[in-house]
This record gives sequence, C-alpha cells and structure tokens, in this order.
Amino acid sequence: MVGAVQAVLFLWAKMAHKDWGPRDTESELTRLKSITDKALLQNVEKRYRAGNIYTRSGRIVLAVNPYKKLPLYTEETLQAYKASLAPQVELPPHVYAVASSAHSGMLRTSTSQSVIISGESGAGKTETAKILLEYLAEVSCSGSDLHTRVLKTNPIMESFGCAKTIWNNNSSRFGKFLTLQFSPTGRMQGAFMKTYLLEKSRITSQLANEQNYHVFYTVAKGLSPSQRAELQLPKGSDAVEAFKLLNLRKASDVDWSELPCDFAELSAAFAVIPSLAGCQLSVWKVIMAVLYLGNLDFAGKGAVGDSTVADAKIADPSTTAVIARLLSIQPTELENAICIQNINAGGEWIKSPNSIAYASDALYSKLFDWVVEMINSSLISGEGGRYFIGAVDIFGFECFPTNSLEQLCINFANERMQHMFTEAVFESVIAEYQKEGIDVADITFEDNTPLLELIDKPATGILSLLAEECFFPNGTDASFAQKIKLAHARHPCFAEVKLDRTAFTLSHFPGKVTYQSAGFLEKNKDPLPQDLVVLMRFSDDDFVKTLFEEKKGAGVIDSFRVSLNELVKTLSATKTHFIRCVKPNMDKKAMSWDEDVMQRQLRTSGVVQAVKAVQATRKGFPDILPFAELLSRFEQVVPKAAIGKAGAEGVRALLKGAEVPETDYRVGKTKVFLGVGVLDRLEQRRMEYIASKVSDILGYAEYIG
Ligand code: AD9
Ligand code: MG
Repeated sequence: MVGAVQAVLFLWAKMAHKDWGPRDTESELTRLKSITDKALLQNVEKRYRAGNIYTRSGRIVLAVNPYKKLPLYTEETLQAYKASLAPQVELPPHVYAVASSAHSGMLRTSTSQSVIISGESGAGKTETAKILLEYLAEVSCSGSDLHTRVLKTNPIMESFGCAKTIWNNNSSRFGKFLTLQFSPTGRMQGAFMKTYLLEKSRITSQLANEQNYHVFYTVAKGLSPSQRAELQLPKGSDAVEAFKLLNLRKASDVDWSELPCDFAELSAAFAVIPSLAGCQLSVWKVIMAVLYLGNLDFAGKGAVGDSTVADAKIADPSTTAVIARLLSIQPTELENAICIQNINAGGEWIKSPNSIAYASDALYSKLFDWVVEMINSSLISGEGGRYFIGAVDIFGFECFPTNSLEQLCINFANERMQHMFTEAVFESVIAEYQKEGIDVADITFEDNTPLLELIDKPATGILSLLAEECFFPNGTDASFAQKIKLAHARHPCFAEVKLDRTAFTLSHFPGKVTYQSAGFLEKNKDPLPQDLVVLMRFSDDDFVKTLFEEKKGAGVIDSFRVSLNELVKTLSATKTHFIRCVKPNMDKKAMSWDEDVMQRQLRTSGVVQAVKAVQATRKGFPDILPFAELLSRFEQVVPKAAIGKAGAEGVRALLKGAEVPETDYRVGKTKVFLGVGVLDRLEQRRMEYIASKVSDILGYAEYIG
C-alpha cells in the first residue's frame, strides 16, 4: 500500500514538472515560438516518434493514431492522473487528463460535461472513447457490477456495429453518444447510449475487400456443436466462406485476430448484461437466419431483376426450411412473403418480386436496436443520476469511390460536430477579449455554416428536398437531383458533375465529396415489407415477435435530423471537451508518417487555425495586466499622469502621459492589453525614474552632509 502511494506520488511529481515528450518538443502547441504549419507538424511528429501520441492545443487534445499498443495506459499512469489535483492544462496531455478534467469539473462546477471525439475514419475515435470510459469507470465505480457491465458493452457494440472497411478494420457503422450518469459525489450510477443510423446497406452488400458486421463472422464460426444441434443447423453451418453475405472468397480472408472479440468473449459479455444474458441463443438464431436468407436464390421467372412477379420461386427449398425453423415460421408462408410482396414505401404500396435483401436488412437492424435497448435497460440508473459525462463517438468523415445517402448523413453529422468545435474553440480564444469589450474582428476561422445550411436549411436544404421528393408519387432520384441543382447551382459549396446528371459534389471541411443520388429516395423511405412484418409477428418464437413490435417511424432522414438536433442541444448545455484524432498515414501502418496526410487533417480540423488565432492575439497584445497592477506599478513614473484617477480612465491617462501611441494598447473592462514592447518601455522608464530618485537622494545626502 505504502509502495503504491509512493509510486503515485513519484509519478505525480514527475508529471507536474515535466512533460513525457522528447526534450526539445512542446506539449502545448500554442506555446511554440514558430507557428508555421511545418513547425507544428514537426513538433507533433517528433513527439509521435518518441511514443508520445498526445499533444495539447489550447482546449483540444490532439491524438495521433499509433496503430500499435503503447505503454500509455498502465494502472500506474491512470492512478497518477486520478491522484493529481492539478488542473488539466498542467498535466501532460492524455485522454486520462481530459477524463479527469471532465470528472473533476463536473464536481467542482455542478455542470454536466461532454467529450466530443472527432476525426476521419480510422483516426482512433472508438479507441479513444474506450480509454476515456476505462478511466471514468475506474475512478468512479471500481469493483462494482456496473464497472464490469459498462465495460462489457464495448465488445458487444463493436461486434454488432463495426465492420472492416477500406479505411478501418474496425470501422463504426453507427454513431454513438454514451451518457454516464453520476451522483453529486462523483460516483457512476448508470449509463445509457443513443445510437445513430446503423448502415443498413452493409448487411446485404459490401465493397470488395470490405466485410459485413463482425458479429456474423464471430457467431457463424464460434457456435459450439451442441448449440448448432440445438438450433438444428445443417451440416457446414460453420463454413464462413459459404455464406454469401460474408463476402469472402475463402475462410482465411478473415483476420480473426482483428475482430473485437471471439465467440467466447462475446458470450461472456452477454452473460454480464442481465437483460441479454438469457437471450443468447435467440440472438444467435436470428443472426444465422439472416445469413441463410442471404443464401436464398430465386429460380425461373421472377429471378432478381425480373419484373414478372407471378411465378417467382425459391431455388433451394431446403434453405427456406432452415430459415423457417430458425424463426419459428411456416416455410410456405416465408416463401410467399419473399417471392411476391407488398411493400409500404413512404405511404405508398408497391409490389416487389425480390425482397430477400429487405428481409435481411429488417431482421438485423431490428436485432441491433433491440440489443441497444436491452443494454440500456440493464445499465440505466433508476435514480437518474444528478450529472452526466457524455462521450460522442460517431462514424468519421468518409469519402469512398461511390458515396450515397449514408455518406451524406455521416458527413453531415461530422459537419455539425465540427461546427460545435469551432464555436467552442474559437470562442474560448475570443472570449477573453470579448469579456473585456475588445474588438476581435480580425480573428478569422473557417466557418462551415454555409455548408450546413445547404444540407439542412428548412424547405430548401438538400435534406428537405429529399424528404419532399419522397412524398411525391412520381418523385425519382433523378427528379430529386434536378431539384437540388436548380436550387443550389450557385452555392459556393455545391458543384454539378460533368456528364453525370444524378451526381453532385459538396465541399466539406476535409475536402470535396461526390454523391451519387441513385437510391437516395428508397433509402430514405426505408421500405419495410408488410407481408414480412405480419409473418414475423405470427412467429411462434416470442423473441422474433418482440423484434417486430410496432414502433412509429419517420423517414430515415427526418429521424436522423431530429436526433442530431437533440444531440447538439444536449451537448450545448454541457461543458465541452475536445479530442481530435488524426491518423499518420492512409495505410493503417504503425510508425509510418505521411506528411501530406497529417497536414491535411491538421488544417482541415481547425487545429492549425486555432493555434494561429491564439498566437495572433498574443502577438498583437502579448501582455495583459489588470488596471490596478498597471497603475500601482507605473503611476509615479509618468509625471503628467492624472494621479488619483482609477480604472480605465487612470490607465488611459497614464499611457497617454507615457506617450504610448493609442494603437499600441487596448483598454478592456478590467484589464489593459499592451502591444509588443510597451511593457518593456514602461519598465525602462520606471528604472530611469528610480535611478533619478536614487541620485536625488544621494545628492541631497551630499548637500546636508
Ligand atoms: V471510424 O470513423 O469508426 O471508421 P475510428 O473510430 O476513428 O474510425 P478506431 O478507433 O476504430 O478509429 O481506430 C482504428 C484502429 O487504430 C484501431 O482498431 C486500432 O488498431 C488503432 N488505434 C487507434 N487508437 C489507438 C491507440 N490509442 N493505441 C493503439 C490505436 N492503437
Ligand atoms: Mg469508430
């Protein structure tokens, strides 16, 4: 025990006096002497190469993805941050420092806090959110059931909501706002999460070299022989390469070690969440049903793309039988529901010959929602919790060879977070000046309001036009594209695409993205096959029935906008902290530093501008003194100053008396901002004044002597 205390004290002493980075680097970017892009980048690179991935820049902690395990998250380090009483800015930058500041800030100011973690896909947001959660759980509910439960939500949520993409082997395909609830004494009492927009299209189609949600692989491979027997799965149910939805050429295409957890760990995680514990087999059943649905094919007329729906038949009835068994429904009814069906698309009924994709999408996304609901019901505090710390980990900004409605939503959400970031970060620089009533018109930063309006403005924004087009019986993707061009052709963030009438390009803060509008309308209507819903509600399995219970639904975009607005409102009512994740290369490689890639992210993230704004204001008026301090120090040195005047008036008189040009200072409400060299000149006068007094005294002494 004594040893542990000593270790903490030792580390704390070390931390308080020294940053962990290499000697010739700066852990705070705004303190750098040179603030060219190159100098900032070099500083961050040096630290990164020395294993120090965190750097601070005012209110932002910058985190460079190391793509390998670093010894930065030891128990010792965590305890040292926990034991430290120093404010965050005096601790070496770290996710723990942010977590510690949020926790202590919440207690000190009785205000809820939030941590907004942003960055491109693969930059490290989800890892950072985990590190943050680990710290907060450790300091506020260590050893409790809640501690275990809240941490075990990670492997579950990553298995169900992350997948391998071109940019990230564990890419979050949903947005997450995790809320940790605390008592007034700072103990964690519960947690709940809100999720945003699971990428549905991934269930039935992925780009080459991308994969489906991890959980499909984990379950298909991991079920035990006895579980397979219990589910009456046919032989070969563990052959992952045989499932079309898994997008594999051979089983070894899956890098099993990269999945967030294996089947045993996933089962163990389910076991500690009370409302999931008893439902494991039911969940695995639905997962396997989705996989077998993906293997169904039509035979003869009515095959995929054939509009002659009457004679559609399933090619392999034995697969239908497996699915029917898993879902406790009748095989003939399943076949009927899938072969010809009535689909309610935004209030309009359409007949579709092939709804296998709809069925798989609906089953899985309902399962995902159910899992989130169960986790929340097991973790949420009955007492509500007095304060909360929220963590935002959304899908990062994306630009693929082909971008659809999913990317528009993802990128729009990132723009909203970026807006909060610039508001908060530049405000904090500007706030001190404004508080003093000083004009800050010359501080500039990139404002993404025009783009946000282009996407989101009521009535004329792209999303409103989409919602509107979905209501028109004759609305098509092409008519939608036409309308947004008519409305926005001249907007500075909008561009048409030559030779492609259905595409359009938007200028986002990290760069331009071209969207392909084909499919937008249907994705927004999110049609749910009614026959399928009825079929599932008549399942003999209560679990399957529960998944398809009626819930009121709006268009995808409408509900996304509503929840995003709610998120922004919630965050605005908290004290916000920012962690900006960046990746050092586009190849997911450890220790490889691509200067262009880094430069782009630093610039577009606003970090460089924020540093420059801080420096610009400091360069302009580097010395900031309260009125009383200036007056007491220099009043006598200026013979002509109106002695006895206090406050702003006294300060003005003094500076006038000292012949400081008016352009060289700004008088605020309580402080005076002095331009470069002004303080030195005043000090010099003071020395001269003292020297003259001394010689007066010496002269007088000589006279009387
Ligand atoms: V996406 O927008 O969800 O596609 P994220 O969430 O920003 O993206 P993620 O946290 O998943 O990225 O990080 C990508 C990978 O980088 C992880 O799987 C880790 O292998 C790696 N990573 C990120 N941060 C760290 C870290 N602090 N230490 C070690 C890390 N590895
Ligand atoms: Mg992520």
